Amino acid sequence: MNSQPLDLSIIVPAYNEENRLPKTLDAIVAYVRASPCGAEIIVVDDGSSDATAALVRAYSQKNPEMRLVSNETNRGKGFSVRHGMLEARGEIALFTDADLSTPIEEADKLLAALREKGYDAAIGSRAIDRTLIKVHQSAIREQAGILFNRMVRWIMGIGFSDTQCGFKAFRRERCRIIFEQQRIERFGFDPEILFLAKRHGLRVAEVPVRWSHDAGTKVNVVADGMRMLLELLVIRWNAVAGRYPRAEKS
Ligand SMILES: Nc1nc2c(ncn2[C@@H]2O[C@H](COP(=O)(O)OP(=O)(O)O)[C@@H](O)[C@H]2O)c(=O)[nH]1
Ligand SMILES: [Mg+2]
Repeated sequence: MNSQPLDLSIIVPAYNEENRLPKTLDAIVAYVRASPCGAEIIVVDDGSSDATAALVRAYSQKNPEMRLVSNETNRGKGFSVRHGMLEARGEIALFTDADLSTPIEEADKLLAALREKGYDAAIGSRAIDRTLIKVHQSAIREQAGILFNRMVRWIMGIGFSDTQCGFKAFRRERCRIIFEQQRIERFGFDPEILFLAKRHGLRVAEVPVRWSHDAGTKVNVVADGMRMLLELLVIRWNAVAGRYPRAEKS
Protein backbone atom coordinates (compact mmCIF):
# COMPACT_ATOMS: atom_id res chain seq x y z
CA MET A 1 0.00 0.00 0.00
CA ASN A 2 1.50 3.30 1.14
CA SER A 3 5.13 2.40 1.55
CA GLN A 4 6.91 5.12 -0.42
CA PRO A 5 9.17 7.35 1.68
CA LEU A 6 7.54 10.53 2.94
CA ASP A 7 9.22 13.86 3.59
CA LEU A 8 6.95 15.16 6.32
CA SER A 9 4.44 13.99 8.94
CA ILE A 10 2.26 16.61 10.61
CA ILE A 11 0.83 15.40 13.92
CA VAL A 12 -2.15 17.07 15.58
CA PRO A 13 -3.04 15.97 19.15
CA ALA A 14 -6.78 16.55 19.60
CA TYR A 15 -8.93 16.34 22.71
CA ASN A 16 -12.54 17.46 22.23
CA GLU A 17 -11.59 19.65 19.30
CA GLU A 18 -14.69 19.35 17.08
CA ASN A 19 -15.04 23.14 17.02
CA ARG A 20 -11.41 24.13 16.42
CA LEU A 21 -10.39 21.31 14.07
CA PRO A 22 -12.21 22.07 10.79
CA LYS A 23 -10.42 25.37 10.18
CA THR A 24 -7.12 23.81 11.28
CA LEU A 25 -7.43 20.75 9.06
CA ASP A 26 -8.43 22.88 6.05
CA ALA A 27 -5.32 25.01 6.57
CA ILE A 28 -3.02 22.01 6.98
CA VAL A 29 -4.42 20.23 3.91
CA ALA A 30 -3.95 23.42 1.86
CA TYR A 31 -0.36 23.77 3.14
CA VAL A 32 0.46 20.16 2.31
CA ARG A 33 -1.07 20.40 -1.17
CA ALA A 34 0.88 23.58 -1.94
CA SER A 35 4.15 22.10 -0.74
CA PRO A 36 6.46 20.21 -3.10
CA CYS A 37 7.18 17.53 -0.50
CA GLY A 38 5.22 14.37 0.17
CA ALA A 39 3.39 14.68 3.47
CA GLU A 40 0.95 12.87 5.73
CA ILE A 41 -1.32 14.36 8.40
CA ILE A 42 -1.93 12.31 11.54
CA VAL A 43 -4.65 13.45 13.93
CA VAL A 44 -4.45 11.73 17.31
CA ASP A 45 -7.84 11.58 18.98
CA ASP A 46 -7.17 11.63 22.72
CA GLY A 47 -10.30 9.82 23.87
CA SER A 48 -12.55 12.74 22.96
CA SER A 49 -16.19 12.60 24.06
CA ASP A 50 -17.34 14.93 21.28
CA ALA A 51 -17.38 14.36 17.50
CA THR A 52 -13.60 14.77 16.99
CA ALA A 53 -13.08 11.19 15.77
CA ALA A 54 -16.06 11.23 13.39
CA LEU A 55 -14.94 14.56 12.00
CA VAL A 56 -11.41 13.34 11.32
CA ARG A 57 -12.74 10.14 9.77
CA ALA A 58 -14.88 12.18 7.38
CA TYR A 59 -11.89 14.38 6.50
CA SER A 60 -9.62 11.42 5.87
CA GLN A 61 -12.14 9.90 3.46
CA LYS A 62 -11.89 13.04 1.36
CA ASN A 63 -8.16 13.59 1.93
CA PRO A 64 -6.07 10.44 1.51
CA GLU A 65 -3.00 12.08 3.09
CA MET A 66 -4.84 12.30 6.42
CA ARG A 67 -5.38 9.54 8.95
CA LEU A 68 -6.87 9.14 12.39
CA VAL A 69 -5.00 7.51 15.25
CA SER A 70 -6.94 6.91 18.45
CA ASN A 71 -5.99 6.59 22.09
CA GLU A 72 -8.44 4.24 23.80
CA THR A 73 -9.11 6.78 26.54
CA ASN A 74 -7.97 10.29 27.42
CA ARG A 75 -4.23 10.07 28.11
CA GLY A 76 -2.96 13.63 27.68
CA LYS A 77 -1.16 15.74 25.11
CA GLY A 78 2.24 14.15 25.80
CA PHE A 79 0.93 10.65 25.25
CA SER A 80 -0.89 11.78 22.10
CA VAL A 81 2.19 13.40 20.58
CA ARG A 82 4.26 10.32 21.39
CA HIS A 83 1.63 8.06 19.81
CA GLY A 84 1.62 10.18 16.64
CA MET A 85 5.42 10.32 16.51
CA LEU A 86 5.74 6.55 16.76
CA GLU A 87 3.13 6.11 14.00
CA ALA A 88 4.71 8.70 11.70
CA ARG A 89 6.52 7.73 8.50
CA GLY A 90 7.93 11.08 7.41
CA GLU A 91 11.63 11.88 7.39
CA ILE A 92 10.67 14.89 9.48
CA ALA A 93 7.79 14.84 11.97
CA LEU A 94 6.22 18.04 13.26
CA PHE A 95 3.54 18.39 15.89
CA THR A 96 1.17 21.33 16.25
CA ASP A 97 -1.65 22.25 18.62
CA ALA A 98 -5.15 21.80 17.22
CA ASP A 99 -5.86 25.55 17.34
CA LEU A 100 -2.94 26.43 15.01
CA SER A 101 -1.89 29.23 17.35
CA THR A 102 1.24 29.12 15.24
CA PRO A 103 0.14 29.28 11.59
CA ILE A 104 1.13 26.12 9.72
CA GLU A 105 3.18 28.17 7.20
CA GLU A 106 5.68 28.73 10.04
CA ALA A 107 6.64 25.08 9.55
CA ASP A 108 8.86 26.34 6.71
CA LYS A 109 11.13 28.01 9.29
CA LEU A 110 11.49 24.83 11.35
CA LEU A 111 12.07 22.73 8.22
CA ALA A 112 14.79 25.13 7.08
CA ALA A 113 16.60 24.75 10.41
CA LEU A 114 16.54 20.96 10.01
CA ARG A 115 17.31 20.74 6.31
CA GLU A 116 19.63 23.66 5.72
CA LYS A 117 21.33 24.07 9.07
CA GLY A 118 21.56 20.43 10.00
CA TYR A 119 19.74 20.53 13.33
CA ASP A 120 18.11 17.34 14.66
CA ALA A 121 15.13 19.19 16.11
CA ALA A 122 13.66 22.69 15.74
CA ILE A 123 11.22 24.14 18.27
CA GLY A 124 8.98 27.16 17.92
CA SER A 125 9.57 29.90 20.46
CA ARG A 126 7.36 32.77 21.56
CA ALA A 127 10.03 34.31 23.76
CA ILE A 128 12.86 35.15 21.35
CA ASP A 129 10.91 37.80 19.42
CA ARG A 130 7.81 38.82 21.33
CA THR A 131 6.71 41.19 18.57
CA LEU A 132 5.60 38.06 16.70
CA ILE A 133 2.81 37.47 19.26
CA LYS A 134 -0.40 38.75 17.72
CA VAL A 135 -2.82 37.91 20.56
CA HIS A 136 -1.33 37.61 24.04
CA GLN A 137 -2.39 35.20 26.78
CA SER A 138 -3.84 36.67 29.96
CA ALA A 139 -1.28 38.50 32.11
CA ILE A 140 -1.47 35.78 34.77
CA ARG A 141 -0.88 33.01 32.23
CA GLU A 142 2.09 34.90 30.76
CA GLN A 143 3.61 35.38 34.22
CA ALA A 144 3.03 31.72 35.01
CA GLY A 145 4.80 30.87 31.76
CA ILE A 146 7.83 32.98 32.68
CA LEU A 147 7.98 31.39 36.13
CA PHE A 148 7.67 27.90 34.64
CA ASN A 149 10.51 28.65 32.24
CA ARG A 150 12.73 29.62 35.20
CA MET A 151 11.85 26.38 36.94
CA VAL A 152 12.66 24.38 33.80
CA ARG A 153 16.08 26.03 33.58
CA TRP A 154 16.75 25.49 37.25
CA ILE A 155 15.43 21.95 37.71
CA MET A 156 16.13 20.50 34.26
CA GLY A 157 19.31 22.35 33.40
CA ILE A 158 18.15 23.14 29.88
CA GLY A 159 18.37 26.70 28.63
CA PHE A 160 15.53 27.25 26.17
CA SER A 161 13.61 30.53 26.23
CA ASP A 162 10.26 28.77 25.64
CA THR A 163 9.77 25.03 26.04
CA GLN A 164 5.96 25.09 25.88
CA CYS A 165 5.13 26.29 22.37
CA GLY A 166 3.04 23.56 20.73
CA PHE A 167 4.98 23.64 17.46
CA LYS A 168 8.04 21.42 17.24
CA ALA A 169 9.74 19.42 14.47
CA PHE A 170 12.15 16.49 14.58
CA ARG A 171 14.33 14.46 12.25
CA ARG A 172 12.37 11.35 13.00
CA GLU A 173 14.97 8.60 12.90
CA ARG A 174 17.59 10.56 14.83
CA CYS A 175 15.04 11.64 17.44
CA ARG A 176 13.21 8.34 17.76
CA ILE A 177 14.96 7.55 21.04
CA ILE A 178 13.39 10.65 22.60
CA PHE A 179 9.87 9.44 22.00
CA GLU A 180 10.70 5.86 22.90
CA GLN A 181 11.98 7.01 26.29
CA GLN A 182 9.38 9.74 26.92
CA ARG A 183 7.26 8.89 29.97
CA ILE A 184 5.36 12.08 30.80
CA GLU A 185 1.88 11.86 29.33
CA ARG A 186 0.40 15.29 30.05
CA PHE A 187 1.59 18.87 29.56
CA GLY A 188 4.97 18.37 31.25
CA PHE A 189 6.23 16.30 28.33
CA ASP A 190 7.90 19.22 26.50
CA PRO A 191 10.67 19.70 29.09
CA GLU A 192 11.14 15.93 29.14
CA ILE A 193 11.65 15.58 25.38
CA LEU A 194 14.06 18.54 25.38
CA PHE A 195 15.92 17.07 28.36
CA LEU A 196 16.17 13.78 26.45
CA ALA A 197 17.38 15.57 23.31
CA LYS A 198 20.24 17.06 25.31
CA ARG A 199 20.98 13.78 27.02
CA HIS A 200 21.32 12.02 23.69
CA GLY A 201 23.48 14.72 22.18
CA LEU A 202 20.91 15.94 19.66
CA ARG A 203 21.10 19.50 18.35
CA VAL A 204 17.99 21.59 18.92
CA ALA A 205 17.33 24.97 17.26
CA GLU A 206 15.00 27.46 18.90
CA VAL A 207 13.19 29.33 16.16
CA PRO A 208 11.03 32.46 16.65
CA VAL A 209 7.53 31.84 15.26
CA ARG A 210 4.34 33.84 14.93
CA TRP A 211 1.78 32.97 17.57
CA SER A 212 -1.74 34.02 18.64
CA HIS A 213 -3.45 33.00 21.82
CA ASP A 214 -6.71 31.15 21.22
CA ALA A 215 -9.46 31.73 23.76
CA GLY A 216 -10.50 28.08 23.49
CA THR A 217 -7.44 26.95 25.49
CA LYS A 218 -7.98 23.84 27.57
CA VAL A 219 -5.03 24.41 29.87
CA ASN A 220 -5.82 25.31 33.48
CA VAL A 221 -3.12 27.59 34.79
CA VAL A 222 -3.38 26.39 38.42
CA ALA A 223 -4.18 22.67 38.15
CA ASP A 224 -2.07 21.98 35.05
CA GLY A 225 0.67 24.34 36.26
CA MET A 226 1.06 22.48 39.57
CA ARG A 227 1.11 19.16 37.82
CA MET A 228 3.75 20.37 35.35
CA LEU A 229 6.01 21.49 38.20
CA LEU A 230 5.68 18.08 39.79
CA GLU A 231 6.47 16.47 36.47
CA LEU A 232 9.80 18.34 36.34
CA LEU A 233 10.76 16.58 39.55
CA VAL A 234 9.55 13.25 38.15
CA ILE A 235 11.81 13.73 35.11
CA ARG A 236 14.80 14.40 37.37
CA TRP A 237 13.93 11.33 39.40
CA ASN A 238 13.54 9.19 36.28
CA ALA A 239 17.02 10.26 35.19
CA VAL A 240 18.52 9.34 38.57
CA ALA A 241 16.65 6.02 38.51
CA GLY A 242 18.24 5.12 35.16
CA ARG A 243 15.06 5.30 33.11
CA TYR A 244 16.67 7.26 30.27
CA PRO A 245 19.60 5.04 29.28
CA ARG A 246 22.05 6.48 26.76
CA ALA A 247 22.11 4.61 23.47
CA GLU A 248 25.15 2.36 23.12
CA LYS A 249 27.58 3.66 20.56
CA SER A 250 27.96 1.17 17.73
N1 LIG B 1 -6.27 20.04 27.57
C1 LIG B 1 -5.92 18.93 26.92
N2 LIG B 1 -5.43 19.05 25.68
C2 LIG B 1 -5.08 17.92 25.05
C3 LIG B 1 -5.20 16.67 25.71
N3 LIG B 1 -4.77 15.74 24.84
C4 LIG B 1 -4.42 16.39 23.72
N4 LIG B 1 -4.61 17.71 23.83
C5 LIG B 1 -4.31 18.73 22.80
O1 LIG B 1 -3.23 19.54 23.23
C6 LIG B 1 -3.33 20.85 22.65
C7 LIG B 1 -3.41 21.87 23.76
O2 LIG B 1 -3.69 23.10 23.20
P1 LIG B 1 -4.46 24.28 23.95
O3 LIG B 1 -5.56 23.76 24.80
O4 LIG B 1 -4.82 25.28 22.91
O5 LIG B 1 -3.30 24.84 24.90
P2 LIG B 1 -2.61 26.27 24.96
O6 LIG B 1 -2.57 26.85 23.59
O7 LIG B 1 -1.24 25.98 25.52
O8 LIG B 1 -3.45 27.06 25.90
C8 LIG B 1 -4.58 20.82 21.78
O9 LIG B 1 -4.22 20.41 20.47
C9 LIG B 1 -5.40 19.73 22.49
O10 LIG B 1 -6.43 19.18 21.69
C10 LIG B 1 -5.72 16.58 27.03
O11 LIG B 1 -5.84 15.54 27.65
N5 LIG B 1 -6.05 17.73 27.59
MG1 LIG C 1 -3.90 26.99 22.27
